[in-house]
Amino acid sequence: MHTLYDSLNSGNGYKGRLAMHLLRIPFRRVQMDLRGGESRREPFLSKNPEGRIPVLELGDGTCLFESNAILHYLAEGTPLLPDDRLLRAQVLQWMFWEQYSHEPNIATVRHWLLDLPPDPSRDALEQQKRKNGVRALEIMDRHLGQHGWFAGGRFTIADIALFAYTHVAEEGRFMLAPHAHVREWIGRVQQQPGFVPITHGEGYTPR
Ligand SMILES: N[C@@H](CCC(=O)N[C@@H](CS)C(=O)NCC(=O)O)C(=O)O
Repeated sequence: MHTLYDSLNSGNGYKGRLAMHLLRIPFRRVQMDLRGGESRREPFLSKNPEGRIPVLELGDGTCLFESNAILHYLAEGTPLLPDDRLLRAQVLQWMFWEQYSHEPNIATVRHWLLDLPPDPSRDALEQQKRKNGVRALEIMDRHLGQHGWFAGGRFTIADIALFAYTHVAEEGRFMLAPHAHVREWIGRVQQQPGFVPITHGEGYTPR
């Protein structure tokens, strides 16, 4: 069985958690104490030298880090990842974009607001990240104004990767009200069979 080293409030952790629920892949969850630095010391550093969650530990002990690599591994051979070369590359295109243009802005500001004490020395950087985060939401909204999903004409791991921090963007005071297509898409993701919210802290055990 897979083990997901995770933290409940983490969108990056939620990506693999959600995918395994949607795909009905049995897994157990290990809640890490990130504030206590548990991910930054052994034995966890042997699982991910970067010292961050999520890590997916496979049944044979192999460890996989980086949330979007975990999604790609889980989705192989399932409807969440197209076989077609171009469509697959388009899925990856949005997942790389998420890590470069979306997550470092929207997730980072949310983390600062939720988890860290206020710090005026961060103000200028926060303003820059807010600008970049709003731009990312606008890019998503424009795409979703023309397409139901991010790639392949159907729900894929590109949608899971982008959903993770978009649906909680307001916790970082990024307003979703101006982005109607994004809000409708959030509703469509939440309708997927097997969907669990980010607050769902259980692994998946088949009945
Ligand atoms: N690019 C990585 C980012 C992982 C990441 O930033 N993890 C955060 C939680 S969302 C973490 O482990 N923070 C604890 C720390 O850095 O000590 C991914 O997508 O998995």
